[in-house]
Amino acid sequence: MERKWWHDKVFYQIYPKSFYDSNGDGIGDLQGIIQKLDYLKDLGVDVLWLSPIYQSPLADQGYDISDYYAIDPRFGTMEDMDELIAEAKKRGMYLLMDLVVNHCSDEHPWFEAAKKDPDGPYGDFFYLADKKDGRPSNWRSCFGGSVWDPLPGTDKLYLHIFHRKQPDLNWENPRVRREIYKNINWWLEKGLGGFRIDAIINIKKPLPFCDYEPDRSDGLCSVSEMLKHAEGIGEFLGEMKRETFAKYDAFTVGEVFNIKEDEMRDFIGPDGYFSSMFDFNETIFGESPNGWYDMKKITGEDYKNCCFEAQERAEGIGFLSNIIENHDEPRGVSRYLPEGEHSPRAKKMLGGLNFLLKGLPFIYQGQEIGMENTVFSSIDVVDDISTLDQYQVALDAGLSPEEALKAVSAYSRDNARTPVQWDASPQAGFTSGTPWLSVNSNYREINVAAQEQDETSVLSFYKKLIALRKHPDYRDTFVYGRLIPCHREQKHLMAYYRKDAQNTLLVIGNYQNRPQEVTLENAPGTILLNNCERLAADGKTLFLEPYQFLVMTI
Ligand code: TEU
Ligand code: CA
Repeated sequence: MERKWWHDKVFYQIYPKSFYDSNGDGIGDLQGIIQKLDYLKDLGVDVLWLSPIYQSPLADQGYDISDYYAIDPRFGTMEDMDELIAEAKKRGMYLLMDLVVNHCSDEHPWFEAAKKDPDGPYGDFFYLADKKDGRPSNWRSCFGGSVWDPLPGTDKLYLHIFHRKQPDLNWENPRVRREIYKNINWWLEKGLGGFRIDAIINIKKPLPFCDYEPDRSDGLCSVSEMLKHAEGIGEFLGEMKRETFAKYDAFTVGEVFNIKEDEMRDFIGPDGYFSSMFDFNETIFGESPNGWYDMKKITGEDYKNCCFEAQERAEGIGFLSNIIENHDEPRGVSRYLPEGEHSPRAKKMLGGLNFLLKGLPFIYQGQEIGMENTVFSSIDVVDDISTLDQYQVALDAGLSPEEALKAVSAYSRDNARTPVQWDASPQAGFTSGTPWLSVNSNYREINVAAQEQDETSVLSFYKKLIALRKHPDYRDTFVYGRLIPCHREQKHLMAYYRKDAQNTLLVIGNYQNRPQEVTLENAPGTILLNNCERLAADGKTLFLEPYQFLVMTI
């Protein structure tokens, strides 16, 4: 396999609005990120992915861009951005921007021009239809309601897969594609390492538009239905790669849901459209067409099986990007560990099991200190548009307001968006002002400053984990070695080998709050990492403590 510069890197996602506020306006910003670069370097991360910081009305927190060439003043200036790129480079780190090109903002000049003259050239930048013919399809927007809405001041409708303030760009139009490629290259010229690519699977629509079988009483169907019928996305993605990323040897990771059975190689194989794509197999587990209130809770066994299934699918093809959380998901420790069992030891086990899977390890801000889901006192304190929609869906299905709040709280995107807990001072040291979203009330117990002083903290564990993954003796095994699941039938145990010609490493976690015995195939060699003080063993038999996690040679 041809080696790439990004194969052995450790990735970290920053959600700028909630990372660190440098000027007291309650909103995290670029100068805030610059101030924390040494913290990130010390943690051991190499590549930073920034959620969107472009000019935006922030209807969907920046995933609605009104100028692809400008920084939103709330985050800073283009000078700040150039400074951030330079400061990262000084430390040997790379920056990824978020590429949001399935849609733009309804405040983008292209959309303004389309409203003024829907039959002119900019009308063709979007998907428009004549109002008099009715809605061309019965698809439900990801944030609720029809994907079709009236184009203000005209006799047309326009399409939006996401919020009505996020009109879809018409990728069938070569002019649109040229504009997008021009922008990507402009950013790459600035010295970016690459991009995380938002919602990219949605750019190809099956045309002409048509209805599919409704899946709820609103008569609409999920967008995932139209994706099953869409053919030919590869032409767009291949062209984009040739015209942009390939010329710069840029790294790209796609936010790709719903690919078809046999498409993995096209997406992330050696000549794939992207360098990598996220493994969302755990994230989508238990999803229901009815909405969040009807999701099935994931257990440790399910988690294990989801990880291993994804690994099998990618084996011999390419590099998945592994996560336990991101800005669209609840906190991984709250989701993948049973309620009431969120001890630092259990958090380390979950982090360790995910981090050493084959693929690219991603950490989401705050994960390294074990940040947890927040508590919403009422629906009024929720900011996330997706949660607000899902709350309404739950009410419509007959849940009481209390039940609906409880149901959507578990999956709310705001869980991951509360400010990073830097220290025990007011507002968790995130801002000297009033944060745009309340800090989690547990910040006095869970914060960076306290954990930096504590050798046994979750943060210290993540540092050791990263250092282990980069250790010259083991790095190649973790990066290129095979992943072989073992003891798979043993319940509440997740274990796998990472194996190459040099090493066989065993990664093992007792995924429960009780002790467990396991008899290995070979006696343990050197213990490389342990989230407990000791290891009780007798020959090949290990007596694991609750949530004990180990990495060892074997
Ligand atoms: O997410 C897109 C995405 O496909 C899902 O997370 C989506 O919410 C789900 O499929 C709904 O059915 C990306 C961004 O990560 C997210 O923050 C944005 O809100 C969204 O795109 C729109 O840009
Ligand atoms: Ca600020």
